[in-house]
Amino acid sequence: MIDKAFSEFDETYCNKMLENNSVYFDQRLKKILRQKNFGLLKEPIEYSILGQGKRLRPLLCMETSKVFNIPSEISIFCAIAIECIHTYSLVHDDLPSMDDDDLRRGQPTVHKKWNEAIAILVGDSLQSLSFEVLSDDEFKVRDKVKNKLIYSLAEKSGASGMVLGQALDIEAESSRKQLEMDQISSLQEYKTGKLISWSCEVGPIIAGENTDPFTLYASKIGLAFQIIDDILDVTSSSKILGKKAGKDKEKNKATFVSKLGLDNSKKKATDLVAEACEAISVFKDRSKNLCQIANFIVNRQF
Ligand code: GRG
Repeated sequence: MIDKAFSEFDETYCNKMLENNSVYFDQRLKKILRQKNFGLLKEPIEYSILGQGKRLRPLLCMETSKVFNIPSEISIFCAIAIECIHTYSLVHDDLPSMDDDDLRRGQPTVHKKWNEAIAILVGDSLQSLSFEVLSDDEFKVRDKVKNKLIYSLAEKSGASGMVLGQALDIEAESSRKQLEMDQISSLQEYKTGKLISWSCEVGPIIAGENTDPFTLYASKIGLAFQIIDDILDVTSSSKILGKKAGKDKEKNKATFVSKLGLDNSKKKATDLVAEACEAISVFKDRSKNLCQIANFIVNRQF
């Protein structure tokens, strides 16, 4: 059983952790961006990735690494790589041919501010930048580890991972038949789950340790993250979310909320947090931050 002091949400503690990691993350990301010669793409690339993101995936890379005493100076390369992939996915997802959104991270989407061609190229650039950062000589881990990180990120973000999830989502939208619960979960596992799972496996991969507890933890928080995303789409506003609210209903999309209702969805997400904390409880004191992050995911307001 896990210690109650660990599993109960400590908002002040969690906010401090998020803030500290975000400040360090943004500082290192800006340093990398400054060194690049992106020409006319510099402004839209910086606009997309330096926007007001929660930096959840970078946080997971750095905190799962701390479990094994790997400092943020090392895991930051993974943190930046995953945020590049995540931001590319958001920029492309917002395109008219995909989810067609005007607002992201509280500002006009890249294709609205510039145009569609620029948004496609920003996504392409961020995808390449991700692998540039991971293969950088300054990222000082053993070659075998680096190779594993590069291979697994390519796999989890590509056509057997996130991109497949996006394709399934688009297919589901164009079909007249609504998805069933197991199909919604499976779609989520690919679309949002694969990047979250990579972020959580960074620590044990760098340390050369067993990834299983972290894969399980990731599957629980990934599902909880999606359930809360569905809840916020119904209960929150575009202003708070920084993206358009009420889209699922508008599109008559089958979601956890439309299938389970609001209360049961919230309960399911809360149960998943407890299961996530349990999955990594063998790490005792060292699992505290990850347990707090799981709590943050279900208590978040945006
Ligand atoms: C276009 C190849 C391609 C893939 C897109 C992940 C994805 C696949 C699209 C995002 C669509 C979406 C809104 C999914 C819901 C869950 C999600 C990923 C929300 C955004 O992540 P946050 O809340 O965003 O972590 P911030 O801005 O805080 O980083």
